[in-house]
Amino acid sequence: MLLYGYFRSSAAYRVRIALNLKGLPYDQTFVHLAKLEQLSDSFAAINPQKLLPVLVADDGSQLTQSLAIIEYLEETHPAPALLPKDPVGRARVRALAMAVACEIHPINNPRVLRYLTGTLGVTEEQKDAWYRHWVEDGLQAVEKLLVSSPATGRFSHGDTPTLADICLVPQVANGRRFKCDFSGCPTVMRIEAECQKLEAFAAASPPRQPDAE
Ligand SMILES: N[C@@H](CCC(=O)N[C@@H](CS)C(=O)NCC(=O)O)C(=O)O
Repeated sequence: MLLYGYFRSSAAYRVRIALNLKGLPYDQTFVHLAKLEQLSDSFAAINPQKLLPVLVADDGSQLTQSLAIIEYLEETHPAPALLPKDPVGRARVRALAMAVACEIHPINNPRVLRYLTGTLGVTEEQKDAWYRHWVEDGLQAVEKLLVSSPATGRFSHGDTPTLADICLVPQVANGRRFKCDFSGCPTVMRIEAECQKLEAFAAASPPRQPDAE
């Protein structure tokens, strides 16, 4: 398999973690987001959304959207499972994943931040305040979801890593870059630290990617 990624892309980071947890070998090709390579005609021909990641599957299919890619990996390589077996547990894990991937991440990704500063004339300080507000607000909501459920264990759901952790860890990493205040999220931070003890997570981290700067 071939992953189109970028060391700082948190959506690509999710897929790297999933591939590592499942022990699947993959090659990477890099699209430099800060240099706007994702806007090139050649990349737009691969993903018209001009977003990372893209996974080229073993049969040559080009898959987009990190959650869809991870569900594809789950269906084609079921072990180790990244979703629990019971429907309620699966719904909970997907909800936690979406709390990050659908509510926090989309309003903070580079194209939104570029629009704020470039088109709307927002200052760098205001842009950073926007970023921090939505990450802190979103992760505090995740914190409440985690604290209020007996299903939370060593990880977000039970004692093995799931899709929820796969989304959480890259979001925390991104938040650190923008100096977010995580003091309202002790459980999120505990789980993030627990995940980092696993090589599958650590090896997927931005500084360990070949294109890291
Ligand atoms: N929902 C998408 C989000 C993809 C996304 O926002 N990717 C970012 C990097 S994390 C990107 O490529 N941004 C390009 C840009 O903002 O110009 C997914 O989960 O794959």
